[in-house]
Amino acid sequence: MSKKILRQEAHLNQAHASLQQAISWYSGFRRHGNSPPDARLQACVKQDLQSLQSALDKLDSKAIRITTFGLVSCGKSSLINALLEEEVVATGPLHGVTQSLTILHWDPFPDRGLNVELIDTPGLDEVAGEARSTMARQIAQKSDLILFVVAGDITRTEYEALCELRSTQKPLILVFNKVDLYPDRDRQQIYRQLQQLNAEQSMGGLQNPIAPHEIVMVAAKPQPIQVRIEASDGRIETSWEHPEPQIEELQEAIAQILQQEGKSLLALNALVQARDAELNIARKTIKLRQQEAREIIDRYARYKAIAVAANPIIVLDLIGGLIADLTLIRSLSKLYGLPITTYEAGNLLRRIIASSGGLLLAELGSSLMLGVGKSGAIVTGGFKSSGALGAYLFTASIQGAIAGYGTYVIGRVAQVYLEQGCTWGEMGASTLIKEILSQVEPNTIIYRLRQELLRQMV
Ligand SMILES: Nc1nc2c(ncn2[C@@H]2O[C@H](COP(=O)(O)OP(=O)(O)O)[C@@H](O)[C@H]2O)c(=O)[nH]1
Ligand SMILES: [Mg+2]
Repeated sequence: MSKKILRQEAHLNQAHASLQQAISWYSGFRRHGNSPPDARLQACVKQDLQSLQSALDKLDSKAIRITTFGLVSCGKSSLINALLEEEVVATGPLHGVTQSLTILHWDPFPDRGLNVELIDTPGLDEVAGEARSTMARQIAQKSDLILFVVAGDITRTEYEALCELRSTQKPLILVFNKVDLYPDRDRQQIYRQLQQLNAEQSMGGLQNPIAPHEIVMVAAKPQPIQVRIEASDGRIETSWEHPEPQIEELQEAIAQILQQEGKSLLALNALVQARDAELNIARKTIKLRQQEAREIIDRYARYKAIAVAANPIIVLDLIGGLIADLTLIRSLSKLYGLPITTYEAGNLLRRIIASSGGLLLAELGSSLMLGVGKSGAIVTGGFKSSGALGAYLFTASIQGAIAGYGTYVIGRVAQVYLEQGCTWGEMGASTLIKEILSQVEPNTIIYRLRQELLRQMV
């Protein structure tokens, strides 16, 4: 087996392991401390758990989902029939022949170990504005490859839908259908216009340019041609001949994508779906536990303020404060039941130190300056004079207050980190997405989507 194939298999296996780990964590171990799983929380994340499961099921069936999008009558259904080499779905000149989503199994490359599902959709213009973009987005999120079908010049509705779909970061092929209707010159001109779509600043501009080889020209169901046959007795008979579809360019483009990156795409899409579900779970959990979390943070802030204020030794009060912060992070992660290891808690603390450097400096500065003041007060006065005691209490209380405030900030940052960090562990969805993106070949679709996908990562 070639290195590329092995790598794709590895991506599938890693995604499988990651999803299984997430499912077992969230469905089995979601306990509140040592108490049994929380029914209210279970109910509120049910949909996200289902999404995790469906991502795993799709991954296991190795089903690549190819979806057609386009206006009514642009030839989406005809295109699917042409790919299947069979009249499976109804087509026609009337508006709205296809009323609902239709899923069809296609087995173009049995030896590749992939199943392909072709999805036929109703026309984009059959659904009104807001609902259209929601529908397009939802369907696209479940797809691995989008075939955006146009039958000539692109309209505003089509352009808007294209931008919307492009923003889902799914691989897309722009299919220019019905080329049999255009003389060669017009066809080339439309093709050039489609290529220039990216530059259409007045229409908002496409987020992610469409590369020339992502545009293919086809005739899914060329117009019948009238043929006149002169019989031997001289009578002229007319009949209609149906030319063969011209879809080789598209077949090649699909074959190339599936071979080169089909399995990696499957893995990536499953991981993106899993990551979104896990982030939802984390967000909901944190919201549900808000009150308890606030109490924990309050308690730690008080402990820390008192511990730091009362401790006369500089290094010890710093260490004590750090331990208090670490324990706070552990307590919060336990409260939420989100996966975080001691190692990650340490990482989090390091990140907090780096990101709230100013605050830490204040803590450190106050420890050094006021701590010296505190120790100094003991050394010089030993609390004998009321002035020395006053100085001690004054510096100690300021230092304690700063340290306590630090704990508030850390508590808040920890919540954000726990919400986002749950997908960053070993075998976590975000970790693997990043890894797959760093390994793809430069001439692939994933490679071109890489920048955008990375930008979305938290
Ligand atoms: N001339 C020509 N007509 C086509 C082609 N593809 C589809 N059509 C016709 O366009 C009409 C709409 O096709 P259909 O597949 O139902 O479009 P859909 O609404 O996008 O699914 C039908 O009458 C088809 O025969 C093509 O490549 N060339
Ligand atoms: Mg149709």
